[in-house]
Amino acid sequence: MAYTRAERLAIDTYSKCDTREIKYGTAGFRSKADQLDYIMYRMGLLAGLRAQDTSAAIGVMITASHNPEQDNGIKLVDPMGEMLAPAWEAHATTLVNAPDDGVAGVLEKIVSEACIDTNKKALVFVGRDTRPSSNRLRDAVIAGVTAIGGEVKDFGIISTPILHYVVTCYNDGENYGKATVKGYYQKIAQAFVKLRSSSSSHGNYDPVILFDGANGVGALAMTEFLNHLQDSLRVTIFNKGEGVLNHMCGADYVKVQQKWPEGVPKTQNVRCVSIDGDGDRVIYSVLDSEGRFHMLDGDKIATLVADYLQELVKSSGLKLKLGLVQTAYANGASTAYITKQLGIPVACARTGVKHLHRMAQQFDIGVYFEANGHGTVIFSTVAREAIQAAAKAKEGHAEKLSQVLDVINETVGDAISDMLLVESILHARGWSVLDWNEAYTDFPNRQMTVTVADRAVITTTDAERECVTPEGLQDAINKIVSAFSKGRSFVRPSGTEDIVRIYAEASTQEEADNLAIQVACAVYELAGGIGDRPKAS
Ligand code: G16
Repeated sequence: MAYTRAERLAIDTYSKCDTREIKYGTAGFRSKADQLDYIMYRMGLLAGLRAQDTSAAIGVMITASHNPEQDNGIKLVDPMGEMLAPAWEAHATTLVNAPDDGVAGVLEKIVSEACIDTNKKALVFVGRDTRPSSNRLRDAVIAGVTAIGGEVKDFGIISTPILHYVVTCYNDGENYGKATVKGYYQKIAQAFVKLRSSSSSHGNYDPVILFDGANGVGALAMTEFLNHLQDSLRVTIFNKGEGVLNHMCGADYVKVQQKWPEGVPKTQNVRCVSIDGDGDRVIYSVLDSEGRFHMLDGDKIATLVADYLQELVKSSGLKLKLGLVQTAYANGASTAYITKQLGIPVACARTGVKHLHRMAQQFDIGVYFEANGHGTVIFSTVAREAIQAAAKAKEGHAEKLSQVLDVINETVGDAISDMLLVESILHARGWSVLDWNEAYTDFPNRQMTVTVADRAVITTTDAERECVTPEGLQDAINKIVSAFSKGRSFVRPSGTEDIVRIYAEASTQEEADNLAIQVACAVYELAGGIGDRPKAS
């Protein structure tokens, strides 16, 4: 197929407005929304080719998730809900960096390299978040898909996990569930209600939740879920869209700032569930009777879930290998607790759920969570079949395990499905959120960011725990860390924002703050910092 028409449109309507080299990042391409039209158009072209390549529907999600409202971005979803395959990330990068009059050439090269039959149908499922720019960018994606003769099914405003879910269900012949938005809500909500009614323990459990919707699409999803959850939970939704997306609220704000979200009443002893801008991350927090803030992040969720699943697996007499995947951001106390107290193996992956998901596939039951609240649980076919057989034979708690499996959205991290999983476990254990928090105490930690002229100068190894370049930076970090008791720190370039992230852990909060600032200053000096020198906030 000649791609003359596709190239014509690239030149006339969606011309390239950026000369910088751009890379497919942690979760696709992200930038200021007004610089993205040509990228969206080209990703529409690429999604169409990927659909022909896999003979399956491909998902395109228009969102910049936790980023500020003026940003936007695009995530591509492969046939079984996975993130785009690495070889195609490379194609995406080549296509986005080609000059306007080089678009046809790159498309032909991809077709030839991947041996694509271009006569095949190209079906692309498109979803978008609530950002004002998402509507316009959706049109650019559609223009790309249709320019190569593909077909689009536009799901409108939906959360990222719903898009992953419908893509998976459609491609597996609705084995996993019905490939509709309604089917998604029904499957997960029904499983939750059923699980709840079969569990008797209440103890300190209280079904009251303050829900922080981050002023994004997740607030809409939670509103819809409430129509299906009967009276099992008492959820009040805040930050429904009346304020600015992700601004001083939402999962990223609560996690990084370690603060209660704005817009949510400061009611003591009632848990707050914060999600991010596209509904794939979740963080719990609570103010105790003294008004002290406690945060329960992805590490706390992972340990709660892994511990409970392990218990159900053992009591069902199943021989399944359960493991947990974290990143370097995991609090050291969580890793020690998982390995020493729970006796569960832990693997460390690079940042990005795509890396964690792949690593979790080495286990029969792979629990993976980033500390920022992004994660899920995946079950191998062997595990799924064994659980279902044991449930039929009514072995131990296998029936419960099989119900838990249906509450989980295995296709990707899903804030609300994760919340329902946590709620199921707390209910079964008869725990309050403060009971859950007592499992272990986080080491004091601090995250900071530094802006540098070119964040690509920082490269890392060992699951991002060590810097390779610029020369001397890792030595400087080692020297700074050595002066702190129980100090740990690493730096890495963000793959979603134009910043470098700094993580620091130490034995007191003051020391963790101090360590973070010193390491941030080293980055500023050795990696070409711009703007103000890092200082205490
Ligand atoms: C995305 C990824 C996450 C990652 C986060 C931050 O989340 O899906 O896996 O942890 O970006 O990545 P980075 O540190 O490279 O900026 P989201 O929720 O923004 O899509």
